[in-house]
Amino acid sequence: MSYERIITHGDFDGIVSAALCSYVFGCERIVFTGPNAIDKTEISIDSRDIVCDLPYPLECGLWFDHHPGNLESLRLRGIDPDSIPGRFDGKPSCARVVFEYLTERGEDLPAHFPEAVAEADTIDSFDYRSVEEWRTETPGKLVDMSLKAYFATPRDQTKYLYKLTGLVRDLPLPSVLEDPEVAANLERYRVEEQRMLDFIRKSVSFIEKDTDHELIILDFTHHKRRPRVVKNLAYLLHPGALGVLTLNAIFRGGRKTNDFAVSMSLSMRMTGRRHGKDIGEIMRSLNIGDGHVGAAAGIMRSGSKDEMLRLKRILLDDIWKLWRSMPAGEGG
Ligand SMILES: [Mn+2]
Repeated sequence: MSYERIITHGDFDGIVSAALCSYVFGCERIVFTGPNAIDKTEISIDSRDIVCDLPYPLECGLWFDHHPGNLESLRLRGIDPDSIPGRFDGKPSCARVVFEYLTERGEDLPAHFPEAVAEADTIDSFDYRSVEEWRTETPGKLVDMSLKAYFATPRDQTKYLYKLTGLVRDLPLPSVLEDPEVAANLERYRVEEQRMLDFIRKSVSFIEKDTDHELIILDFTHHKRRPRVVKNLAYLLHPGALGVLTLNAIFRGGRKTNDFAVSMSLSMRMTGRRHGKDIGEIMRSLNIGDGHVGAAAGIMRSGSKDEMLRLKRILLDDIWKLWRSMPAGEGG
């Protein structure tokens, strides 16, 4: 069976998955996209295509994925996952699913792949137990940072993702980092990260009653555009915090509205620790959104700027009460 294209997610996991498929199936054409484009069927995909780390399209030649939500929607569509060529498995990364599929088929893979797959596992499942663990640089994390740099046009970004997939296919990650373009993008990202950190420093606040600074508040609602920030960087400023709450104005048709979005997540300090904090439950009890234990989001609607300011105060107060009612640790 020969395949014409690989359709993959434009993140580190998608790149390693595509690198594996490209090595074994000899595909040179690679399309990078996101889950929304597949759900909206913006790309036509057929039986000559391999799809990695994305929802199942209408049809394809091989499908590899690890997102439980995508398996669920397959069942809702009445499709038996076992009838699809390829593999679904709830592994930490799609790269792991592809790697196991290929090795079980007896494919002889170069020695640099296991390391790249192990890095994809950690990066894609955000498997860090502390801020230090998250910040400890590894070759995979540095490659991942290089692809998070800002690109002037989507075309520039696609070109870089394509080049990176070839490098990850042919070389061990430390050698990938020696490529001048990879090194330059990594440097660019580092500068942007420093800028984000300065921006976050100016935006951090805490709820008045939060004297221990447990919950970092990043209120971006007064900005004219949605800022590009990695909110986890806030933990570098407040490593003892247990969570981050972000408020963003909602834009429609490029215009700022009085509605705003709230998103919350737990610190990696809480990973693998027994506690009673449930962010999804907070959103559900306030009836504004949904999510998981570790991360959730909601939307608040308001008719005027005054109402928005009032709703914001009430919301933060309500969230604080619910947050405090959930234990931070065993006996805590
Ligand atoms: Mn993935």
